[in-house]
Amino acid sequence: MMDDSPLQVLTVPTAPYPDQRPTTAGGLRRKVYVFQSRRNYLHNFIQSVFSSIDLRDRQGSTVVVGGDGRFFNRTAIEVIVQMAAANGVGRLIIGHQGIMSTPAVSCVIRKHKAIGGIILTASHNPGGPDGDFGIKFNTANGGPAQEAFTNKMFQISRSLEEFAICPGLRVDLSTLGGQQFDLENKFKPFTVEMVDSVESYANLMRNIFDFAALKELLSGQSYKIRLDAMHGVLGPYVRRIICEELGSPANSAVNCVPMEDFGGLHPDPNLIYAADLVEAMREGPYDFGAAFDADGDRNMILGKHGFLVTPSDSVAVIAANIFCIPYFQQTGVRGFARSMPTSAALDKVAKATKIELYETPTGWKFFGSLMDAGRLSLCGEESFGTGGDHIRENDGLWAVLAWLSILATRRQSVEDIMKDHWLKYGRNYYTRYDYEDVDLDAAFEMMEYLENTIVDKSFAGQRFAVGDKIYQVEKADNFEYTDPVDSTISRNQGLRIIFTDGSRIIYRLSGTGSVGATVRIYIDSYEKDDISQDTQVMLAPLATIALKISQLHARTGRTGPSVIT
Ligand code: VG1
Ligand code: CO
Repeated sequence: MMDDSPLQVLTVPTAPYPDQRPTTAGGLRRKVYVFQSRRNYLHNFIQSVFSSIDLRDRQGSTVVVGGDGRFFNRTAIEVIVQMAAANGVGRLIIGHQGIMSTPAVSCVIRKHKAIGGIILTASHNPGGPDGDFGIKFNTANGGPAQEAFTNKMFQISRSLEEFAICPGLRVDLSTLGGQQFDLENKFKPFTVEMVDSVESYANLMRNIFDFAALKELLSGQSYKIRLDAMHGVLGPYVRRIICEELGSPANSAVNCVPMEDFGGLHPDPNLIYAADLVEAMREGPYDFGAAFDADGDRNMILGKHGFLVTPSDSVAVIAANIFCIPYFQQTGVRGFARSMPTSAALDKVAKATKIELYETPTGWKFFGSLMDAGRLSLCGEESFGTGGDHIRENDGLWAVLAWLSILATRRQSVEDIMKDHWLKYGRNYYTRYDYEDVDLDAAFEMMEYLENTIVDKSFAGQRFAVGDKIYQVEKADNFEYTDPVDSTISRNQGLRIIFTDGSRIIYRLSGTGSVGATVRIYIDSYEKDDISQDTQVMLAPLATIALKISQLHARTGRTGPSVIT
């Protein structure tokens, strides 16, 4: 227990690291051993976060801390608590056992008017001693820090000379409630509140959806669902909301115990890494299935027999059925948005409903700015992220509740809802190729070569033929975005080739990997009437063209993608 003398605040000298540039999602992702073996690597990053917040805003402020429970989560939280106290933060709100999903952190930041939140996660990347660890900072609106902020963090991290810490401060992560600490030279005690991670979030969901209607769907014997939390953070949320509150039987939720290594699983909800769920859906009696990533912001939606709803289609279907969700009946629909590489399925719904459509760069932070300005209600990314303006993050369980609301209203199967949608709007066939762990220099050189090739004047108008398919280039560029709210310009957001029929090939380097480079190729092709083909067969000609133009295989020494989604 604490003795009565105030805790000491120390300033500790440190040496800066050159490589703490935040990622697409506003954080730092590295192999666990990097955090363990490099002296003060974590401390430096956390100090850069706090130093980027104006001292007047920081003094006495509230900060939220959560994480997906992966290996190193606890160690990191102990350091963060000690450093928050030493940096003038007045109160920390921490999820019980240090665990809280990314959407819940966003919700709690907003609810308690915190100046921000620190989330300990590497999202969908594997965990455990040999896996990845990550830290990201969300600002007062509840969303990932904007570029101006992360640039400041990076600047500070490169010249950091010292950090502040309260080494004697020990917090108990297992006991709910408040804990107070007296610090030397501080007038007010420093407070830590250990909160139930699920409660605030569950409350928010109750106000968005019609829980009575959902309960009727889920508590009956006839409708069967299977939700897979992949041993990430969402298990307790699924159990509490879907099983206890909405009455779905306990066995409809699997892998619901958060684990430090996710039980050896790769907590990424797609057909490859959620193979168990896909298998169970194919053979089992389930009408609806979903999986989530480690920190609970991503979702994959499946129908009976494993019918996949692609994330790009998912957001379009929710948009087309948006008034099945009571929240939107109240707020109205202000706008739709998708990231640039996401398929244009949402655009068709926006056009038909005459609702504004925004095309943003990859990463959730760009949606937040539009939501804060009251211009955006619903958005999504092809990378299994879907969400509304109730928070400033993508929200896996919200997406599931949105789909269940549509299913409860329409009483059709997932597959029939999807097919009706394609009949009405046409279909955007869509695929993504990921080349992981590519040599860094080779990847950058390939992108440079590609950019030089496609921005050349002679490129527009060129025709590419594969079999009997001919595609003509309409335009090609390096995507640039001007934020319609504050006019901030974001350049270099992906190379796009757009063909005359509207088909698109997009190339991007990932900003969330932890080793080497990940090259992503996205292919999107629209068919008005031909809606029942196999995606990979349909897109094979464009894939061939994508590889030919980029010379990707020759330039990286690879023979095929690591993952196709
Ligand atoms: C990826 C996805 C992007 C997503 C980001 C964070 O980024 O492509 O759509 O916003 O991950 O998702 P990148 O730069 O690797 O392509 V999450 O679930 O890590 O918060
Ligand atoms: Co995530």
